[in-house]
Amino acid sequence: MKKLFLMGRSEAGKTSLTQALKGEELHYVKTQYTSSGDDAIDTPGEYAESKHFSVGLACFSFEADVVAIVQAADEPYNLFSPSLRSFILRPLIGIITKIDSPHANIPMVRQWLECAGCERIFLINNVTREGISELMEYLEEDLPHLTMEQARCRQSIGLSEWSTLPKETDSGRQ
Ligand SMILES: Nc1nc2c(ncn2[C@@H]2O[C@H](COP(=O)(O)OP(=O)(O)O)[C@@H](O)[C@H]2O)c(=O)[nH]1
Ligand SMILES: [Mg+2]
Repeated sequence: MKKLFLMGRSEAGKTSLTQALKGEELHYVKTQYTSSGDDAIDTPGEYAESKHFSVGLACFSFEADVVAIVQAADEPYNLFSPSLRSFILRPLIGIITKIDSPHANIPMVRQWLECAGCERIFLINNVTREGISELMEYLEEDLPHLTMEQARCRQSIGLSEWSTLPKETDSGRQ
């Protein structure tokens, strides 16, 4: 199971997502600290909203296997800069929540997440649990464990540790 790190503004639906992933009924809890006990690391929205705290997000991300930007489908503006995946040394995915909102603009939010460099984007309704099984399926698949040599080999050809090797380098160089 991949450990999931959630970042996004307040009210994006991060805590609800952790509840939906655990199969719990949604219940409002104000997130006042970063909690890392479960398979998901939930963070307060204020971390994404404030320049002073945002560095904390980068630090916590190192405890996770995959980093997710969570954005509600009806968010009016975007907090995350283009290509931000370049300073996150983990796979970056996007999670669009509140796809049921009457004000949802999924193509716009998808574009923000693609610009940030998300390699996959999941569409979720935390209330009905629509999309949760697709996300679970992705999380259940563990990332391969690499030796230092295998990691160095990927770095030497400009690949991230989690990307698949091109065919010709598959044998021999691993
Ligand atoms: N309609 C709808 N409401 C949601 C969804 N996800 C979360 N919410 C509601 O949005 C509010 C903020 O959610 P919360 O999980 O606390 O956001 P957080 O600040 O990112 O942790 C709560 O009232 C949730 O019930 C969703 O997918 N659809
Ligand atoms: Mg929260």
